[in-house]
Amino acid sequence: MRLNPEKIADLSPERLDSILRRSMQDVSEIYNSTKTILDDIRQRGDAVNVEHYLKLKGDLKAEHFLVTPQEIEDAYRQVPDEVVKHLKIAAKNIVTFHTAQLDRPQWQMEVMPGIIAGRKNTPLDSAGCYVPGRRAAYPSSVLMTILPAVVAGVKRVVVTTPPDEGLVANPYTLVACDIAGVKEVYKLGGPWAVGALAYGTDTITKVAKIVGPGNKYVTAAKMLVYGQVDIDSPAGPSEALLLADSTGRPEFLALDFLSQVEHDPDAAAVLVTDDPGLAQAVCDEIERLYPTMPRTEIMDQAMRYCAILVAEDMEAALEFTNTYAAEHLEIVTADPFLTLQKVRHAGSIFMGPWAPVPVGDYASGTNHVLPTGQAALSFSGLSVDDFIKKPTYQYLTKEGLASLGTTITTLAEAEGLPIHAMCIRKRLES
Ligand code: HSO
Ligand code: ZN
Repeated sequence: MRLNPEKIADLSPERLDSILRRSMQDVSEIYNSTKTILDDIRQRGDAVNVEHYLKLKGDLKAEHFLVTPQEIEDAYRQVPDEVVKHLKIAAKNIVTFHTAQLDRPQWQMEVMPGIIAGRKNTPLDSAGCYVPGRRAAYPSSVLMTILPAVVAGVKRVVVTTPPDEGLVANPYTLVACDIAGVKEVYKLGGPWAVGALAYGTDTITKVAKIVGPGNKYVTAAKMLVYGQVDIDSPAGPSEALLLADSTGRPEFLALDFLSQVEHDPDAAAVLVTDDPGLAQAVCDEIERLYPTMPRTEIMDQAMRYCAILVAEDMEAALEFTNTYAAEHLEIVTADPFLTLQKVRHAGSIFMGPWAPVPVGDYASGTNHVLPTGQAALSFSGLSVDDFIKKPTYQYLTKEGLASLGTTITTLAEAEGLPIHAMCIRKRLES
């Protein structure tokens, strides 16, 4: 594996564009086929899912999608005790950090004399967490999607996850669901899961919001049911931007770079630094390490989305950072807290030499379900806020209403809504 430093100032517009674009998917091309499945589920419910999964289990009935307590028990037998123990440690930190995100459950103020306005937090009644299967069946992601909902106060949290041959769910997924306290787990994947969660079927009650990463079919399905239910930010292949000055250590940065790329053939890693010597040293270290590394068949492909960039100075490096809007950003600079103040767009930020991305992937308590593909320009990662609605309210005294009477009646009449004005006048005359 040979990467070479490239100066940002010398990048062709095409090269810059391809680095910024990484593997961003346009899922709209699969909208039609996905919508056909969703429409079918809306009309025929369970029957569609049973037909689809007959290939995995012959005598399939809709009731079989729900994971039984026996299956959870069996799963614990397949997962090493050490893994269970450390999932619990991770869960504890995730709960601690997400509990701190809860803000005042209710507040109100006097906007003008006699005019009280307030806001009250209301958790969603239900949430559905999508957990991918096969290559991306990560028990850590199970904790990351369920626990913010639980901490937010959502009473019914449901999980769906694609089953394997024999309609069997991944045991690590099941154990993580149990640790997070979820009992309602359905062995359903792709648009079949999203359709069931969004529309409900005879055996699955619909939910208010669907969260969690998935492949492009899951993402397309989530976008198509948006409005019917809420969804989290669209998530694509994982990516990291490493922002370093001359204090960066090449032996750390090279591994951080490759740890990102091992995720997926579509994953992306980029280093940006003002130090050409560091850029060269990281390239050399990657080249030295590469033949000793596992998962090179994945990394070989992901390299097309990778780059080692040299900026004129740290200001230019920061400008690139804010344009790239990475899912994960490492800040490895002399004063990372100062650098942090200049970062506007990133999903989750990892500061200093001792906080590589895997820290947040697993155990520091921050969430790893994050906006990818420049979505960090508009979205945040998953948090308790995803599961809390905030209705507003007002209470007025008669004097309060009187003080706003003319404002309301004037605006109502200007908008051609005279009955709005009558509501006010009637009261003020009484
Ligand atoms: N980096 C991934 C999460 C993950 N890493 C799970 C390891 N396991 C997306 O944030
Ligand atoms: Zn990761």
